[in-house]
Amino acid sequence: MANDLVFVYGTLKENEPNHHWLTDKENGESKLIGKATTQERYPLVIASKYNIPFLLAAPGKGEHVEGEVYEVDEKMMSNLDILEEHPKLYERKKDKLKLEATGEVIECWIYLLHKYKPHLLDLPMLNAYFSRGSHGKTYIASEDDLSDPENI
Ligand code: PCA
Repeated sequence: MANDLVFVYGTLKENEPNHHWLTDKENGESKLIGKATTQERYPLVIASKYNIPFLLAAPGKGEHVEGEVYEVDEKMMSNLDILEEHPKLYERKKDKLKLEATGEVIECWIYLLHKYKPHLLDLPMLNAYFSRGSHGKTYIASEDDLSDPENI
């Protein structure tokens, strides 16, 4: 079966706290295609008591967001869905991404937060996520079920 392309912008990126999910062979296969930027603007904010990065499903607000595109097999895709609690927390949708190296626009899966409280739109909107950025909101790994976005 055909592999999928997924765009990651948060803790799954290289050098970020959940990147090991993508490289752990137990989770399936993944291959870095390259850096990319969203064609659409989105609010990328850091929220919840765990300082989680969220791309809010509010296209047109915020910045063109930078991240990485990976080719993943079916097994990896379903493991990423578990990590992201798709579809209860993040919802995985197809979106257009522009590859940095070639300028080519491709369709990839991307995890967006659809059911968010409006106050999240008042948070600073980033164009790229780094857990250890100058914002000081370092990611806190948690086993908690965040499946009710009302709590964020
Ligand atoms: N992980 C996914 C969505 C947000 C997050 O922390 C990602 O890196 O794209």
